[in-house]
Amino acid sequence: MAHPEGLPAALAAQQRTLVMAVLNVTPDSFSDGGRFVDVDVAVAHALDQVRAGADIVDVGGESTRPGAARVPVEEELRRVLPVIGRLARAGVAVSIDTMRAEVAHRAVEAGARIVNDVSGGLADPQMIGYLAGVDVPYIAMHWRGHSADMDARARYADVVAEVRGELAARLDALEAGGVGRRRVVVDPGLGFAKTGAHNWALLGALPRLLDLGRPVLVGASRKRFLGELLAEGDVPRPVDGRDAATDAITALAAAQGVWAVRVHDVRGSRDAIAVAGAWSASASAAPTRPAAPRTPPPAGRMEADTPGARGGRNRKGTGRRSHE
Ligand code: PMM
Repeated sequence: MAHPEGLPAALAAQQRTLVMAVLNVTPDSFSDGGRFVDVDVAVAHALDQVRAGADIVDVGGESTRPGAARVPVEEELRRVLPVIGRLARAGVAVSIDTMRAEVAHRAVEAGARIVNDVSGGLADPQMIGYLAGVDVPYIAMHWRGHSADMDARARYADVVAEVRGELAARLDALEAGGVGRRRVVVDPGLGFAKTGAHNWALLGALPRLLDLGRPVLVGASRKRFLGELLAEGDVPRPVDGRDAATDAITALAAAQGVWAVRVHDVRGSRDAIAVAGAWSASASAAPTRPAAPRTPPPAGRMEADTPGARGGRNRKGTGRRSHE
């Protein structure tokens, strides 16, 4: 597993896909909004997530659900800093989910070890300059604009090529600004200026994102496209019924070698990663089948006894299998 530079040593030693637990200290995020506005409740939930196997806790103070309005920077700081301070003192690896350089800066001062920016440095012109002066890993997500109107930007001729190209452009801009690409993780930004079909196209093309040469993070957890996939009639599956589908995505993404998944239900994703790891290990350890001997069968033995001929010819002698 290739990790970004600057990752805490305990995480960099892991040879599996990492689990980043979502902790939104917002009143209005789509899945956990309003549940963790109280600092004690938020910290207790994060510690539960760590006990369940979270490697990183991603603390966010601004909702990015489609249509959401921005919150003032003072409010974002008020929400996230006390939680980050308490978690960092408890030894938890925290990432700060923010588009603002000032919030990233104050969060890192409070003990955050990773900056997760859903705008990939596009929302705040100060972000790259700030990052150039510190050595924390940076998650650059694909983004085309703020939540208020991002659905209108979901227009692509070739979503995979365009997202890949726009992420590559962010890597170049970061490097030009003094943020070496070895520190950067890329993320396709599922649901951000993307329809369900766009999200599936990106998941189906993960190898093309991985070949940007950077670790990839996938954030599919409980998102709307899973609700649509599992809809009954016109009614999307409610948010609290999307974890099994999230776990399936984790397993498939882990099997392809993604660096981390960002999820609400940590235990399910850790289990999925364990399954993917065991599966890949046994697939790579399995001996390849020796070629069947080309010698003719001994006299008196039916041709249909040889493994490749089971089912044999049908009675009419057409050579077609009976179940075809
Ligand atoms: N999704 C959300 C918020 N932050 N960060 C990254 N890197 N990738 C994502 O896909 C992502 C994110 C929105 O989901 P939430 O409301 O559950 O936090």
